[in-house]
Amino acid sequence: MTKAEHTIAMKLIASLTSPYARKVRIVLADKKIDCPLEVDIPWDENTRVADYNPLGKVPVLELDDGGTLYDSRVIVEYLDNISPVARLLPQENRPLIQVRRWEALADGITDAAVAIVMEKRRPVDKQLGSAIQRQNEKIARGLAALSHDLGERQWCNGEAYSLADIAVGCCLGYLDFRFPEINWREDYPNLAALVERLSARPSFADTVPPPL
Ligand SMILES: N[C@@H](CCC(=O)N[C@@H](CS)C(=O)NCC(=O)O)C(=O)O
Repeated sequence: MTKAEHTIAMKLIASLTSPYARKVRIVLADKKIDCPLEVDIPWDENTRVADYNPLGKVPVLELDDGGTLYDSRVIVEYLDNISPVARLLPQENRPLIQVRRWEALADGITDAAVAIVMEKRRPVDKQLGSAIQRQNEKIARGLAALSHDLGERQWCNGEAYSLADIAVGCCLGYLDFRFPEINWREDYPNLAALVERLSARPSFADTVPPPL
């Protein structure tokens, strides 16, 4: 195990299956920031997530002064700025905003997938087929856009690994986890190659969601 280079008294509140929390866990690992994880599942009866985040969602980062940060996009920006190790967000406006755009697309696909999971938790006779279809269309268009924008490049945003790759990797990992029947690898070999590269990184390998 690599020794953490930065020890900061913080705590991450997250579930092990949340794709948004996985982004934060990967950023912590890539940047070698030591941060204890408190596992809390916001759907559980005795969850305490709402004590940290009025929205009742994970991830939440509790800071050393007791303050809290949410959501994942805010947390990763904070973490990238507290340590210069392995910068994940470009400093210049144009490339920065491109990385943020990648993240918005990847998180948006994830949001659509989460919405389907929620709808399918309702009794079968109460599920709205049209709502599920609408979300499925977002996923299909989103995957096509990710693949188009990646093209033949190795990493999403130019030459270097960045938060864009983390967000895309977490999104595709969540599709594998919840919707293994979506065969995105066959349709988009360039996304498959990206995920293969990402999976070789310990930060990704160590944060794969546990089997259902
Ligand atoms: N945009 C938020 C999304 C967070 C989110 O939706 N988390 C889910 C877990 S995957 C959650 O906590 N849901 C509980 C709820 O909606 O009540 C982020 O990026 O952190």
